[in-house]
Amino acid sequence: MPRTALALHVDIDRLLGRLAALAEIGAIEGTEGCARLALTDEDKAGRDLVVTWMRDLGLDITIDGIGNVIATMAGATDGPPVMCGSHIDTVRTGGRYDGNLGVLAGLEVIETIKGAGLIPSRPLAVGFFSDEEGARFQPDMLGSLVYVGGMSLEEALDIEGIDGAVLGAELERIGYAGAAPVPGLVPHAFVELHVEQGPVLEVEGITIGAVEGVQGISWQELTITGQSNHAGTTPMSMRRDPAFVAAAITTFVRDLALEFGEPQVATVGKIDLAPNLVNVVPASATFTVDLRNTDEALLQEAERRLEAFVAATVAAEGCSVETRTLARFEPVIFDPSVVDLVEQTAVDLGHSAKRMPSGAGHDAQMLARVCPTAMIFTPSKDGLSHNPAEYTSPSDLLAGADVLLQVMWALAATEPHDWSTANV
Ligand code: HGY
Ligand code: MN
Ligand code: MN
Repeated sequence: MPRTALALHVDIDRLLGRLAALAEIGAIEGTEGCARLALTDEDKAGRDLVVTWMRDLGLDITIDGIGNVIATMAGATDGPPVMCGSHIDTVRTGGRYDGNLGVLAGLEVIETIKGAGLIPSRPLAVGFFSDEEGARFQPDMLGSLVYVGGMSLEEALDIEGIDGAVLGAELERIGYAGAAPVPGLVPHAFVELHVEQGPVLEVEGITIGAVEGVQGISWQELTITGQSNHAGTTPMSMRRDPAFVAAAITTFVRDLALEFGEPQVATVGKIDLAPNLVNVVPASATFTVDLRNTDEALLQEAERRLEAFVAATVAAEGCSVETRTLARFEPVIFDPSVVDLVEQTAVDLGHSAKRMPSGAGHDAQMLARVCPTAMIFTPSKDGLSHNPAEYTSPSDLLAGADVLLQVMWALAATEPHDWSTANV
């Protein structure tokens, strides 16, 4: 497969300018970051800006029933496009590169090819998928999950967010309840450029990650119910304290991850006490547990260990528990031939490259269910992400976008091939 057939480079200043302009929307004061929770007014404003850039490029734009936006450049032949993309929704402490890089670099790749007067063998497309973060509406990667038929549109539209909003109503409110059908068009191939969001590339001094897959994700919400009581008069022996149970579980999952060793991780990221007052032993504690591992059997073992600990701790404290699954995705393997192409392209362009798994979830893990898919990582300074101080250097951004350019061009020239169906 020709790997560096194009004597072209993206325009890094144009890419940096768009990243900065998009980061202005929902900007977090005093930082380089931005907050655009899915389907909020900020997300709408970000969408409108990116759609304007897509329209200015003369691309054919489709918006589907879950609000995914796909913009396509015609090729010498019709048929499924080589697609790239990611997301532009963020967490509340978002950086300007998480997701946004994959979308704006894809736009930059298409603009570079159009600017050179070239016609790709196949159509090229760049998209952004709704609600990748899953921070407001769970699960994460929701838009791409619906795009590949992993969840019905009806089920997705009914999802209630952490703020009580209903997904379908928010989609209508921001004007992105599109007419294009889901599941969406199956691409010829899919490539996602994304910042690593971890420390590996920076520590090892590597410029490009050729991502081989994504680790398994287990999100659950636990509601522990005890008895609200007076903080001053209630003897410790009489308490049924859900906050104590939540704290014990928080400590347990951390110890469990340390016992399992890398790559196992565990996070209690969200906790709400009721009535959440200084002088009241809480009535209830509602919190989330995020467990991840590249090995499905180990992830299931971690879930079993947690379930047993929760049952014992809840019983000992005289409380009760309700558990709700927010997201559960098994580990995903990307198409080896596309991973090879990413790695070889990086090397041919003179960059150091490393094959590696992804610790974070990505839309690519959903597209991998339907077409040959892989990802390109660029280093994250200090391994930081989901933090407004998230940073990747212009030279690394240029390297990643140039690899994306060459990989998309090469994939446009490939014939459909038998590919791993491990993820269906
Ligand atoms: O949670 C994740 O890994 C991604 O940021 N949605
Ligand atoms: Mn992301
Ligand atoms: Mn993220």
